[in-house]
Amino acid sequence: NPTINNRISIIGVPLDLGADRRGVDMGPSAIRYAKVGEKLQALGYEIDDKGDIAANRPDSCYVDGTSLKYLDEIERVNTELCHMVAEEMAKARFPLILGGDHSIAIGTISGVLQHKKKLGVLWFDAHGDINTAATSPSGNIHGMPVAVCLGRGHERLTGVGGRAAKLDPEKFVMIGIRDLDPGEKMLLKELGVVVYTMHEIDIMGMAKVMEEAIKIVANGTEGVHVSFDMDVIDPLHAPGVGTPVLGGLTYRESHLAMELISAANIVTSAEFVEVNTVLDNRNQTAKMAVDLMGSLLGERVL
Ligand code: B3U
Ligand code: MN
Ligand code: MN
Repeated sequence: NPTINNRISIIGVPLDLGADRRGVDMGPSAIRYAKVGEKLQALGYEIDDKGDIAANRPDSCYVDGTSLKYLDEIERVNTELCHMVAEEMAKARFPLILGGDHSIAIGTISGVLQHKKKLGVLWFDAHGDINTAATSPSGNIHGMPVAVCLGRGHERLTGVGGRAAKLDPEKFVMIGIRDLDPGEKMLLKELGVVVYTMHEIDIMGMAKVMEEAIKIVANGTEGVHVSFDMDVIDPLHAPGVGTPVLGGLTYRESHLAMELISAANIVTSAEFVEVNTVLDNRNQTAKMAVDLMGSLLGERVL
């Protein structure tokens, strides 16, 4: 596989301050318990698990207002993550980030952008995550990372990794979306982000959706980042997420998407986020995340 070298660095980010509910802080542990290292080693990768970035708990943090909850700590953790991701990529290693709530995409993507200025992103999510403080109904920063990575939002978040390093909205594709706030719909249209909602997946089928999506993010870029929010999958198969939304990807659709990305040889970094162990059923969602990582990184039946 030319774009994925055979060396992967795992970074856990046990941050839950971007979400409303506790539980995603245990995501990295749950994913490791579901044998992520063993799975990837069996696929032939050399694994360096960098451990977790220390993140404070809500009880020990100051809540600054309601429009951007836990801004201080989220900025700090993401800045550290950005540096770690950039450092692993400098060693020509593939960063695989375990969340944590989706606000960690701010750090991951800004770290990747230090090495790949022209980056495509495939964003799998039930939600748009493209709120700003002005449009967010909750003040939860995990609903804002897409806006931040496209240069919109609070300067302390857009400043992570440097204000110049931002994504091109034309190289950003969303898949599986089924819950958008009014302000998110406006910003998505304004920026021209391509969105494959569940409606398009139903009509076109996942194979066609991925064929188009891969073309968009791969053409004219130096690499592609996969940001995978486990709530894109139907709650039937992934109950352990903070904000489940009915009508998500089936088990088979989600694996097919990962297999098609793998076959296209385009992915250069990935993150799997929002595994909520408190709400999970015997670690089912963490296990699902590990299986999807396998499909993304080359696992095949035959
Ligand atoms: N759009 C809502 C809800 C939400 C976003 N991301 C998740 N939930 N996981 C918000 O709060 O921004
Ligand atoms: Mn998300
Ligand atoms: Mn989501």
